[in-house]
Amino acid sequence: MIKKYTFGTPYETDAVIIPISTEDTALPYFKTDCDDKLRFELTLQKDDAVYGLGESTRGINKRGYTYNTFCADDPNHTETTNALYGAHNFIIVEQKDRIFGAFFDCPSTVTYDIGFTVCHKLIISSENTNMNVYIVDGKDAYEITREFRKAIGRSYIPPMWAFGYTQSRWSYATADSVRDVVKGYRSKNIPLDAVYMDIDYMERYKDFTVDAKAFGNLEEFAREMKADGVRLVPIIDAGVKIEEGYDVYEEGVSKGYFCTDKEGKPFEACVWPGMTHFPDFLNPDARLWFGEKYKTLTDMGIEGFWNDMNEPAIFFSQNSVDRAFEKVKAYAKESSLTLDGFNDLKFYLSSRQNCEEDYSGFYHNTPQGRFCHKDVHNLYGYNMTRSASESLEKTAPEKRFLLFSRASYIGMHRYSGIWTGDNHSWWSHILAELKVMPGLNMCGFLYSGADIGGFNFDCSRDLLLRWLALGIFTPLMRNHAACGTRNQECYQFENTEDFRHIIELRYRLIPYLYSEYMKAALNGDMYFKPLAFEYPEDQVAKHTEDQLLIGNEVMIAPVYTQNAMGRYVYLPEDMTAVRMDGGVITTEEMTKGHHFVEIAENQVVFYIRKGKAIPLCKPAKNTDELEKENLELIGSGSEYLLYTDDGISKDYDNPENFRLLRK
Ligand code: MIG
Repeated sequence: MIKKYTFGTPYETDAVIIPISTEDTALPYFKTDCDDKLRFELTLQKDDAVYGLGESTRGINKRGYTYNTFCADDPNHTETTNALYGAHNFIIVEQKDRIFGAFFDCPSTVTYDIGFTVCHKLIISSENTNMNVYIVDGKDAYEITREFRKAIGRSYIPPMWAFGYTQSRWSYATADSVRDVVKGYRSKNIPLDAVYMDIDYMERYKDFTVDAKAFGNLEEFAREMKADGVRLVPIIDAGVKIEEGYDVYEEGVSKGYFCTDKEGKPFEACVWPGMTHFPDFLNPDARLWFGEKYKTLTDMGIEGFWNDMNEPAIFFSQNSVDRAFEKVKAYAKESSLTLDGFNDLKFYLSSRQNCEEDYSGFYHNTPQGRFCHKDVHNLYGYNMTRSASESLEKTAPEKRFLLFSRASYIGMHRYSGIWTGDNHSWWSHILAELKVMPGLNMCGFLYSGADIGGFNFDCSRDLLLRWLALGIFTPLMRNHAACGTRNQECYQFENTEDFRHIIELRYRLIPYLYSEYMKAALNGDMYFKPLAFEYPEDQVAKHTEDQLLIGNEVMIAPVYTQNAMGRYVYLPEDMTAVRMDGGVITTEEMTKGHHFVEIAENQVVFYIRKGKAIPLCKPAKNTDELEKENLELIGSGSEYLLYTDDGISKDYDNPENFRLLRK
């Protein structure tokens, strides 16, 4: 049951797609205040939990900290980071004798103070006093999630090949460097489905151009790669380079499709291409126009894209530079700098990137009126990706494309997946990835994954192995690293067979992972589930935040510390432990309770729930070559409901896609 409560005259975000009329009663559960701010307050008891908030830091239970939903280009993902790239305003509040969900549908910042300022108070507040709030009731967290997901629409479904292992780096700047990567993997017999092209494939970072010197004829190159079983996935950035003669720039200006400044001129700011304009993705005509540009690349055989810098990220504008210079000049007039002056200057100069002044300095022309960017900020990346998706759908209505975005808002989950942005090669970021996944699933984002091995800083061999052992379970499985960091492709390290065995296990699991993904997408269920949701009566399970359930059958408990010989694992019921060692799979029955499980860094251990079974296939060099017949069932159960289809067309609801496998 979902009910809508309206405050002021909210901006229609298109997050909710089923018609729901506004209740004329007061918002239940919360004490509501509305003066200069909207404020919703709820008293929490000691054991109450708050789940959700999609892409956010810290725990699965969000209690004890404060979060902002503000799409932020911030590469520092630490415990004290309040906002990441996605703005996902859905929570589930679990109290002693009730549980409910709440969606605060607001395109600008909402703050969730979850027992931080006052331990027993949940305080949700927003400077924007125009907002739809949806309250979702249901008997448990799963039912509430399902009900919410029904209202926001079916999650994006990628092509089957997007479940393969993929490699990225900022940047493989030439066709030859991509060839080397493919050769590196193929020569070591490590499966590989795609290689990503980062910003350097473009001509001076101009969207929808290809640097012909570095890549020659992209169409031919894409064909060559595909013949070797590898797809190319180029990046698209939000900002459009200002350059005479560049068609995207010229069309955008002449048609008035860019965001404008106060005076109505196209807003200018610096990103990778230098000075750029930002397509006004909140204008449906501009969305259509930009989306159609993806055809330039799909015409060359490209079947997937990643949309970046779409918070949007802004390095600086002329305005912010002028103000910085003024400040410097003012200080320079004084004969010496005081410590306070030094700190003021240092802070000011180092906080120009993605600054509030820039976000307040441009406007959108939307069907709902002209809006200052800061009031609709969180819808920008969402609508960039919607623009791509809607046009890909028109170009090839029967075909699925790979598409994922960095910035997002609930609603975008219908169009694409997300990756979790610029993490670090840190052990703690393995655990951070594990913890963020269930919240993303609650908000509809099923196709997701972090940069395996970590984006910033150098990755060690053992970190990559341990990270892959989690990554084999994430729908998006991509190894990605920043420029200037150590080479992070699996074949760059010693004993590549260790990497091969782990990645082959991913491929062996694809029939299962894909089936569970599709069931979750079709039914509005979660693919990654916290133990707390599955075993709500079990106090230990409820507080276990470093293990997850995958679909209906599997539990994972990956290692996320260095030099560990294994880890403590809690089994909430009897399970079958599945161990991959040297490419060989063995099983062992284990009893409910606590165990120390030894797991060497080249092994993977996961668990199959009591009375359940999962299918395994044989590994192959890529997903196209996976043999999807003759699956082997392992686990203590005797049957498994498999979902299969051709992996590329869209006949999702055909009942023939389901097949009961028996031992
Ligand atoms: O400012 O395109 O998150 O994955 O490699 C950095 C270069 C811009 C940020 C993305 C990252 C990508 C990088 N981009």
